[in-house]
Amino acid sequence: MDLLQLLIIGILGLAVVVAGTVFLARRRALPPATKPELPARPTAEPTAPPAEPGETPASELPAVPALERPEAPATRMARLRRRLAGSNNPLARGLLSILSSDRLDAEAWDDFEATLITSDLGVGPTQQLTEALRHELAIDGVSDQALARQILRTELLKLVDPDLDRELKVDGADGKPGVVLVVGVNGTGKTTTIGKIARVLVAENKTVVLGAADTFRAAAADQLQTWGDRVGVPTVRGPEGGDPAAVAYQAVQRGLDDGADVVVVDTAGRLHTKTGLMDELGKIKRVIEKLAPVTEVLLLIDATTGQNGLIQARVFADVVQITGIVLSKLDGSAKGGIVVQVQRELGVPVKLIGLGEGVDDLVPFEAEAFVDALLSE
Ligand SMILES: Nc1nc2c(ncn2[C@@H]2O[C@H](COP(=O)(O)OP(=O)(O)OP(=O)(O)O)[C@@H](O)[C@H]2O)c(=O)[nH]1
Ligand SMILES: [Mg+2]
Repeated sequence: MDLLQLLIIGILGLAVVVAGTVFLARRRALPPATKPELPARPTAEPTAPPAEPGETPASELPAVPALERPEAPATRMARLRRRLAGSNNPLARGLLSILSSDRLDAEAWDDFEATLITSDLGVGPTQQLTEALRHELAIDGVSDQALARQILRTELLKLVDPDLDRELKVDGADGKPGVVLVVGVNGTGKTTTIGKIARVLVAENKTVVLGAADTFRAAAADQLQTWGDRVGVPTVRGPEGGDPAAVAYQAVQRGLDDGADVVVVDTAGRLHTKTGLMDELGKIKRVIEKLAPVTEVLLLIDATTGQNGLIQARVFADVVQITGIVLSKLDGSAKGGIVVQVQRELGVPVKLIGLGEGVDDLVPFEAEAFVDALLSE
């Protein structure tokens, strides 16, 4: 083999190597000639076996019923939010309308005011809110939705007043039980609310006595006793048509004898226009206080009655010194604005709100949660 032959073999060999490398490189650059890959299945999630024909898939089977236990506060608040949220509530809709207005002209503000007044917010609070918003939004406008919403929240919160003491006063002094007296017109939810309160107190390991000072109907005492029996709390009751003040006195005496923590006294629903019945309420309180101070007088107001609730509140406040308001039936057609009015008028905080007929449908009132519920979409 001469030098020329060697050179040709060398060149051919080099060409083969170069061609091979180029071919492999190009193959790598091309997309794989395989089928598209399936999206990866997360391995942590167990996969249920496919349902047999005629069988209900596991995901659709009803959950095993849980044992009864008081509902967590967070879930109750979620319910409040749902019930008061923008689309479900005229007050909330009215409030949010100002955020979606293209132009904040006089007509837009008039509409805003009208909606708030018809939502039980009252003339004074409505004007205060409108003036504050007109002033603030005149500077920034509603072009920045988040900021406008923040301003609305701040002004609304001022009206609802987050600084009021809303704690239920259930602690007695000097070894005596705390005494809670519950008053209000017919059917506002007094007995039901007492049942719910008893449940909460028992859950807090407090010992409770109930007093059925509604002696108008035997059924009223039965209703209260049923609530008490459920949570193992005794109910002191008197003869039908008997003196309600006497029953209230006996209930507090029983609380003292038993060393109970709290005595809760139910009263008959009474129209604020019936002077005799209103006087009787004053007497009940005075008689109780021969034994122990009344630590809390709760006035029940049905939130769906709007302005009438306010008129009732004034009259009750004249007869017994109201220390807290329970706004019931905020789950119904109530607009909620009454919270602001009634607090202003009486200078007494709303302490609890009723959100339904269920045993756990009573929630401590919180200004922030209330405002946020109204402003949630
Ligand atoms: N939807 C709803 N219903 C409620 C609420 N609170 C009470 N109720 C219902 O209102 C009705 C009257 O409640 P009661 O507790 O008997 O009212 P009351 O004030 O004791 O009534 P009288 O003793 O007759 O004056 C009952 O059907 C309750 O279930 C609430 O927050 N929401
Ligand atoms: Mg009752």
